[in-house]
Amino acid sequence: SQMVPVNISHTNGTTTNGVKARPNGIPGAQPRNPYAPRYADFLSNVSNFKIIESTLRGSQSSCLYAPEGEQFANAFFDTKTKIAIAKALDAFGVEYIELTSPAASEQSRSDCEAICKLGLKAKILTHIRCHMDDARIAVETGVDGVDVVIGTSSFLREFSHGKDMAYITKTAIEVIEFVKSKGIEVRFSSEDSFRSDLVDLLSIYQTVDKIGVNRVGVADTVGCANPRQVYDLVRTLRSVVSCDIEIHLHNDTGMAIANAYTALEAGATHIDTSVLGIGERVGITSLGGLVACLYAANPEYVKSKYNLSMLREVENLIASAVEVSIPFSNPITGYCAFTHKAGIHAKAILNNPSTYEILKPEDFGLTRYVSIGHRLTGWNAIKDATNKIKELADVRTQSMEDVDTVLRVYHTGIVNGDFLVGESDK
Ligand code: AKG
Repeated sequence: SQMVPVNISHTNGTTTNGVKARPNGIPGAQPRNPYAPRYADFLSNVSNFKIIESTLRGSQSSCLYAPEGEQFANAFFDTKTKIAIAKALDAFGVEYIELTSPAASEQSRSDCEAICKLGLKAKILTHIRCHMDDARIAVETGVDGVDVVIGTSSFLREFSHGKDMAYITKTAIEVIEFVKSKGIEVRFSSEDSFRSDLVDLLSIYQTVDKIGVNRVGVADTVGCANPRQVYDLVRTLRSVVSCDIEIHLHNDTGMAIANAYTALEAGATHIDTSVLGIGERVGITSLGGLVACLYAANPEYVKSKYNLSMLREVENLIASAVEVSIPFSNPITGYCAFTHKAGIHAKAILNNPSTYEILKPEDFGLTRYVSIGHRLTGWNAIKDATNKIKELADVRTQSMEDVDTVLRVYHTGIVNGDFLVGESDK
């Protein structure tokens, strides 16, 4: 079927005829989004957060902690690709870029140093095990901070590293104090937080907060948490530590974006993402999905922080590096993200795009389409030409050229040669 680019803008309650919209039938009332953040919600950081981009964080061969972007099944980034990705993420505007542990391999260490030397605006972090051997190597690379992690659930304590909470606490203190002594940021995170004992968790977080850690991290390592559990844990943690709170969420049950949003509502300050969500198994919160969700809550804030028209380029870069295609359902950049098909939608979109769009394609450097070469097409998409297109489309799907011909015949007066629908409605 045919897709016609439509070049009209959201008018925030004003129709294309200049008539003021009257939501709820109340003359003069402004449109209100009942789901927008409530000002009374003093904990919420939905409009005050930072992104820690983990696409370039990979595995450490000899350990069992869960890695991210570079550990996506298809991922292998050589130095040139890592640098291109780091530059693209920086140009997009993420606040932090997290890299593979320099203790993982000699190449990881030299890549980490090379990225630190690029002089990017984003802060560079590396992600290490809670171990002095790793910490000593990490602080020599030139990073702005070190993210330290160790498993705290009984599963990981028993079947992974085999250490108890007393050992974990003692080592955490030693590593954190060492990294702090080098004058760079340090974060402490508990792997598999949602299956860890709450008393153990709060106790270790309080301890590291007291010795001056910059952030504590919560990780849904197996993707088991739901939004209410995320809200409860982060909300509780917010009341026991004064440092920042980071969250890392796997997407095994499709909750990663919703859980990230909920974590911010509960007071988290930093969200881990990866481009297209790539990571272990089905990955983590995707950068584009998170941006879409937070843009819906506060477009001006998100636009002021990030170069949104670069999102597609960043996603294409990663998609080609890991040899996947962008899913049709991907927020913002999916093939159909701004395509309207149903006739009734087309009419409303032509009057005011906000009727059926919460994201403005033009804010992401993208174009809106109205699909017309199919049997659901309506009068308002192509007015007089509709009947003819329906008739022809009942026989077979209409090609771009077929539709061009119909439109030329019926609309010589109002349709440009490139079929820009909507220009005449402005
Ligand atoms: C995970 O637990 O899935 C990780 O990748 C570690 C998260 C963290 O460091 O907070």
